Amino acid sequence: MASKNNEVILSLISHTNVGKTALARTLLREDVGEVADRAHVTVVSEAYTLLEADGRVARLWDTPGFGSNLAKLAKRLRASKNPVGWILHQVWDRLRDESLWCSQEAIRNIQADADVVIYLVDASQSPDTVGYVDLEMEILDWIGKPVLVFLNQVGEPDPDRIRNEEEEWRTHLKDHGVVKSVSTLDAFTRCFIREHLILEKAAESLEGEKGKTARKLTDALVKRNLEVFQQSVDSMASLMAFSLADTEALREKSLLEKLQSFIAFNEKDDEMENIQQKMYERLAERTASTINELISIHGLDGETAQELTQSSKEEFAVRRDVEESLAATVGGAVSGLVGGLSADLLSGGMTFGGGAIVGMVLGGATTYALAKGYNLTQTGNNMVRWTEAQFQSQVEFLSMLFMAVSHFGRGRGLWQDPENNPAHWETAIHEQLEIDKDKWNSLWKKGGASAKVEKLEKALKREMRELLSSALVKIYPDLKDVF
Ligand SMILES: Nc1nc2c(ncn2[C@@H]2O[C@H](COP(=O)(O)OP(=O)(O)O)[C@@H](O)[C@H]2O)c(=O)[nH]1
Ligand SMILES: [Mg+2]
Repeated sequence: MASKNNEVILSLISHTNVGKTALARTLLREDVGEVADRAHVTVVSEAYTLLEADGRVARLWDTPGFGSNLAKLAKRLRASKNPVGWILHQVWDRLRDESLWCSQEAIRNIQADADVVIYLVDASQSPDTVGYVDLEMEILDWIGKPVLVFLNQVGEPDPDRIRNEEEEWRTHLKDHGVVKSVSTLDAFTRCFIREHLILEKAAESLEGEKGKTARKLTDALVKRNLEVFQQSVDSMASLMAFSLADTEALREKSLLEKLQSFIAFNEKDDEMENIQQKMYERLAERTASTINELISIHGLDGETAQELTQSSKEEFAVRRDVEESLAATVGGAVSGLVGGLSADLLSGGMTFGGGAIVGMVLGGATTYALAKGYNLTQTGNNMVRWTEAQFQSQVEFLSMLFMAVSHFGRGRGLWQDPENNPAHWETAIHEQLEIDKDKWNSLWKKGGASAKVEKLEKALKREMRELLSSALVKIYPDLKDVF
């Protein structure tokens, strides 16, 4: 039965165990079916609503896929005048002939229901080494519906390697007229902002009203995903505005006290320890809740592990070392110029965190804070706030976190904090941060005790959106039409 013009029906097909159900979960943001590392976990085809918009609907069928025993029928099928009809008329026992029964079920689904076949391949194997692909492709040729090939199981997303693998598959499948495209949509590591590819490619391979429906649905999916993107940006900007405006008061100190504490910068300062503790706690709590918010915005389950909050503290600790060594250098220079300031310091011979060294030399409390590695700096009269270096590391941390969450597919299971992120993500973020470094610097300057938080948050949203969308377009050039 042909589907209606306001519907686009996608059937997920592959050799069994390649990851159809995992991809269905990722796309649907729901734990449908059963996923396990063995053949024929899914034995009946099932339809799910991928997207509904303006009276149009995209449906996704998860099918049992092709089984290994199909190969035994290769000769017979190739000799038959109507191989598909032949398969569909066989009576196989669901338990005894599970592999054939499942293949038949998948073929029936394509024949009866599909507008487009989404054929998944295991990218961890080269197409020339997987024996089952050719016969499965022949069957798809016989059925004749458009086939969109997507690489799954690509491992760590590496654009160059993936482009090569796609090319390899394209070459291998070039004689199959039904294959309309070869792209990548990995159940575990795809970026959600590219999920519309599945409908975009469908639109390109469908004609008339169906094609139009698929195009409208593509637009609707892009819109929905951009909303998720914006919510993520908003959530991160709110955390950033909070920490830019977060301050603690310092006890009034005499000039002498300030001087003493500066010179004795290796000694512990209870007041600063206390303040730092309070500010870390607030920041750690807000950071963890922001991460959990991002996880949930992306339709994932699970929470960040406590370690991450801890490790963001470690991350700050790394910065401390830098500050301490710098402080030591300056400290040495400073002993000779206590009341004054060396000209080459001011002229920018040494800069750290956009003028922090100048701040260090000028303000007793600030100096002390930095020298001890508190990551706090003076703001207004006797107040401290986070340093610019800390802000920079927060921007980087949140950007990398967003990259990790936006690539984490639900089919992979509960959220896990990333251990290693692909190096090209970091490169893309850093390149963009470098381009806009003046803007970030001026945002930091707007923080502190007198910060206008709402205005600051708005500006942070704008900048964060720019940063992440530019980085994503660098990584996936085809996204430039989306943002
Ligand atoms: N590394 C990796 N493993 C995957 C991916 N998709 C599925 N898997 C694993 O492959 C196995 C089979 O997945 P499943 O979705 O049940 O395959 P199906 O038989 O095609 O539905 C499971 O162990 C999944 O966790 C993927 O994109 N990457
Ligand atoms: Mg399955």
